[in-house]
Amino acid sequence: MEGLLEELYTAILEGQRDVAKEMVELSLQEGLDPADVLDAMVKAMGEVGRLFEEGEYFVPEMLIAARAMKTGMEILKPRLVDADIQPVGKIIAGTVKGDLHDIGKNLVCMMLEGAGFQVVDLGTDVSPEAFVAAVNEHQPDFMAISALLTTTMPSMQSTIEALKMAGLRDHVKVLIGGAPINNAYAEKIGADGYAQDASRAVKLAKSLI
Ligand code: B1M
Repeated sequence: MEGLLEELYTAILEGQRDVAKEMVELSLQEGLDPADVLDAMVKAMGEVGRLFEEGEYFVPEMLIAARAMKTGMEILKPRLVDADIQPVGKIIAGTVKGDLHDIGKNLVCMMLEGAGFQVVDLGTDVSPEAFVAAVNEHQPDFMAISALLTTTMPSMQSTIEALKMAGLRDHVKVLIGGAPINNAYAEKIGADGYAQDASRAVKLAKSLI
């Protein structure tokens, strides 16, 4: 990587939103391939994930990097559509019914987008029925479900049950996460995977695609 793309990579790594925006604009003006521009941004977010796992970055650094990525993506997205570059996979995401915590879920969405996934964010307080309707509508590869309260954890199981009832359980992989969740709980309710943080959620989704 060199020149503008290297500057774009560094801007995202350092969470410099305005510089990232400018570098995407300049790269496209200079006629660089949108796929290469995306690649530079995805690599930067990959490095952000690595630094987070190594304990060199914390949530705030990851958030500002993800925001810089998002700003760049807003400019790049129409060009990717023009170039017909397909996403790595499609994910619907949401925080379960009764639960309004969305900071972690938003971070997971941003990191997944950063890794090239198309994300449909259903927001917070998402009922099992709404998850099922979204699977029918969007035909995703994955569902990423978040819960932060011990009292709302059971809604993850209800969501999986609702998928079964709708005959959709085999159509979508269910990934779960959130502070009170762990692997044992994922196994207990029959989810396809658990990720303890946003970086590992990306790795998990990539490993299952
Ligand atoms: Co709430 N809250 N809160 N809260 N809140 C907690 C969760 C709590 C642990 C605080 C405490 O008491 N120590 C506690 C839960 C206790 C329990 O259930 N055992 C609690 C409570 C009790 C409540 C209320 C009930 C308080 C009240 O009203 N009496 C209430 C509930 C409202 C509701 O949801 N119905 C409530 C309200 C709120 C605020 C609205 C004030 C605010 C939320 C704002 C928002 O999200 N927009 C809030 C906050 C901010 C917190 C704490 C302080 C921080 C949560 C957070 O954003 N963490 C939290 C205490 C804490 O966690 N230390 C707390 C940062 C975020 C980046 O981490 O969300 O864990 P996290 O996400 C991580 C991973 O978990 C993972 O990746 C993320 C990024 O690395 N992950 C996934 C998350 N989702 C994933 C999905 C995946 C994969 C990974 O899918 C594949």
